[in-house]
Amino acid sequence: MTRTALRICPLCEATCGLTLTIEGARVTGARGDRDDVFSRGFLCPKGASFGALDADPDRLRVPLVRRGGRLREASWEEAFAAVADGVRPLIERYGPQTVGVVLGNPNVHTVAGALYPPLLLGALGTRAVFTASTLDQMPKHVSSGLLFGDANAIPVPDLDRTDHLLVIGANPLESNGSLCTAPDFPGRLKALKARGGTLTVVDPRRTRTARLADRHLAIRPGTDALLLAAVAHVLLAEDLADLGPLAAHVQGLGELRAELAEFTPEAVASACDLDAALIRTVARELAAAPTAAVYARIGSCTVAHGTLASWLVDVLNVLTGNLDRPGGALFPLAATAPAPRPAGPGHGFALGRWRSRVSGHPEAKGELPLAALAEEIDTATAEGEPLRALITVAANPVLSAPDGDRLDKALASLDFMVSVDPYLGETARHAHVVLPPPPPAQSPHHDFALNTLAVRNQVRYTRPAVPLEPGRMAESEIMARLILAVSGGHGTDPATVDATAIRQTLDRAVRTPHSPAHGRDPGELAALLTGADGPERRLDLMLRLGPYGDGFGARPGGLTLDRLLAHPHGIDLGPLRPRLPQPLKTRSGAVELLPGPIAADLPRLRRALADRPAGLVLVGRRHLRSNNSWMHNVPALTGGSNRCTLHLHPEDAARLGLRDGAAVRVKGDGGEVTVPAEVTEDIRPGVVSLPHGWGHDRPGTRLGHAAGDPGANVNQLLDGRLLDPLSGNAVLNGVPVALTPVR
Ligand SMILES: Nc1nc2c(c(=O)[nH]1)N[C@H]1C(S)=C(S)[C@@H](COP(=O)(O)OP(=O)(O)OC[C@H]3O[C@@H](n4cnc5c(=O)[nH]c(N)nc54)[C@H](O)[C@@H]3O)O[C@H]1N2
Ligand SMILES: Nc1nc2c(c(=O)[nH]1)N[C@H]1C(S)=C(S)[C@@H](COP(=O)(O)OP(=O)(O)OC[C@H]3O[C@@H](n4cnc5c(=O)[nH]c(N)nc54)[C@H](O)[C@@H]3O)O[C@H]1N2
Ligand code: SF4
Ligand SMILES: [Mo]
Repeated sequence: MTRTALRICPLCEATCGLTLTIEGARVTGARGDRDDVFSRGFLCPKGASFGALDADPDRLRVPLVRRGGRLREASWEEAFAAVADGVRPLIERYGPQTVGVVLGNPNVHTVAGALYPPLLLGALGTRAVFTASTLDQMPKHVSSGLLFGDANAIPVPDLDRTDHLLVIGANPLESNGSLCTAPDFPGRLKALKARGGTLTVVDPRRTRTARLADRHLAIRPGTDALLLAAVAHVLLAEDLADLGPLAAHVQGLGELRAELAEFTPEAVASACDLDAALIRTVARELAAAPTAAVYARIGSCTVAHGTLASWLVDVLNVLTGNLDRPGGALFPLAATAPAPRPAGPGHGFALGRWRSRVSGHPEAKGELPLAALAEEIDTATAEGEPLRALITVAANPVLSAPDGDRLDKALASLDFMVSVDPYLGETARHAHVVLPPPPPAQSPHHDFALNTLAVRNQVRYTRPAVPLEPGRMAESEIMARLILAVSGGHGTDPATVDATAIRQTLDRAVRTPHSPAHGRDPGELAALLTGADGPERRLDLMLRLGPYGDGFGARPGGLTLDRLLAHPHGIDLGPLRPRLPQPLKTRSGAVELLPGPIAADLPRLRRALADRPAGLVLVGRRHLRSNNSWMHNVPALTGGSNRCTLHLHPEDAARLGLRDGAAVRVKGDGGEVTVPAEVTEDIRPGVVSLPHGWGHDRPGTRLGHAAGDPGANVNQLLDGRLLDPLSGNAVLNGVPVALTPVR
């Protein structure tokens, strides 16, 4: 029998609503849900391949436990017993700081990834926490923390209403957007142009997004902070800055002016390899637009001045009066966000509260740089024990982080490792226990994280489209049992994990004056929660306590899980609205335009004015039919232009005697790879590009299709020492490489 079911797509940040066709327990088709309140029927080739991805025969069905050196299929009971036996003695002997946790990108795309990792970290009490954020957007968290006092207060461009969009180091036509959740990002850019708006793109490659732009600046990689500083300089020097009503909530403008004095367009032009007059034009256009938004992503974050560039993005939004106004960049308000506290000074944002053991990297947002994971395992110091055990959840740092070969060896030396992962990939192959979550069709979906970054406030929830196969365990239950196993509670009912989390949230809420639950009885409120299981009750709790919630009766008609379930295509909560000063949690209660750590990092940027790369530099790229390291195993999503080739400009190719298709050896500080050259005009001279997530040729993995066309791991070119110092983010773009033709 054929039926359909709704399912929000978990494959990228756009969160499109899908209508799945299901035969028996198998997904045989996927199309865009035209009634979805947010995505209105859009889907991309990845969403269309949902069924193939879901049914990938290489997905693990049962847990694996290492016995006698080999991973063997085991029961869930055996697997969790092995986790408890493996981790508990190490904690007791060496302490909790010797157990590391790595959280990867798919955690922002699952219910379990939102609800359980904080509890896991709490249960372990470890500071050895590493996430994909330090390969990605940590600079943006740090700049938001410093500017607004809240690392998660990230303004998003008001795509649907802006008159002018300045895009830096992002290629949403391939990536579908990031830190800006917008189903059909390409369509929204086309609509911007159709209503007479302008699009400027800054990217060393002529991407599909750049081709759509009115203006494309092919900047030299790694120099965006200089460009943005010069744009800010022009706004201030030419009296184009106009904060409007924002001025009441901003401090530090005078100091900023002084700090940016040196960064004239003429001073940065040659480092950026852009014309000074063009930089002035960009600034004047930004100021002249009725509304404008500056939006920057990977190319601005994964560079040596990532935090400064991220900070300057919002400085420009402030100086043009576009922060927090319709058409500018606004703070979304998600349905599961805590009830907004009254405006006023907060605790501010602290950096470097502790440091990594080996290199002394400062923590940011409670995390240490993932680029430093290998040394935390393989290097002994007087300061303390190296990591003995590791828990990875939805992470593949062997391919995603710098110097995978070193990390590979380090992982092999661990006393114990657990991976929660559906595949036996390059990282999970080292685990002693692999706990496989079910495929997405068998999992529920709600975008806890991405709704805080969405261009429109809305809320959607989809229950599993097909029931769990026999022998499967929901990822939420896997995580709850994992938490119990590492904290001495193996064998306890996993429902207690959710019940405890609910009780803790309610205990806090009833004591919080601005909470709708203030003064009520937590036990009574807990009994009112609905939902088929623990995670659903937790969702109900967050919705009811949240900004649109029913407040357990305090706001009749407000959101509850029941109400959401009655709206299977979601509930629209309206366009983004101005919210300042409420989101600010700085100590001053204002936007702090020139925070101390930023000012202290500006001399480094001043020195960069003189930098010129001696040779070629490398940047990355993404392909629409791919996603990081784990989607190369689906035949429908591979082949064609989705290949691991080195893009280089014809001038560079001619100089090096490289022909299209020829093998080329690429060498960086961390190692070398050999890949086919692809000669293209779509990249500026002096820059070459390799995609990441490839290198599927390690033994012991179970990724049959991917291994047939493994590609090479670009991150082997890095040695892990290049970091943005404020955020600990790895420098993945703008790194020097040398090429040699392979004869
Ligand atoms: N050179 C270079 N390197 C980069 C980047 C770059 O641009 N250039 N980009 C960086 C960025 S932005 C990111 S976010 C990181 C990503 O880095 P990671 O998060 O380490 O890598 P992913 O490839 O996203 O895959 C994570 C793992 O999650 C597993 N997985 C998939 N679905 C699920 C699920 O539902 N549950 C669980 N538990 N696991 C699941 C996959 O099998 C895979 O093993 O890579 C970074 N690395
Ligand atoms: N299809 C697909 N979609 C994805 C992913 C995927 O792997 N594939 N990954 C998801 C993830 S985890 C993320 S974080 C997002 C990322 O989303 P995006 O940031 O949009 O991703 P990219 O396509 O890598 O775009 C980065 C662009 O920055 C450019 N660039 C590199 N260095 C510099 C520089 O120094 N300056 C400037 N101005 N530009 C530079 C690159 O040429 C590239 O075009 O995409 C998400 N969506
Ligand atoms: S754009 Fe992203 S969310 Fe939408 S269908 Fe494609 S992969 Fe899924
Ligand atoms: Mo990412």
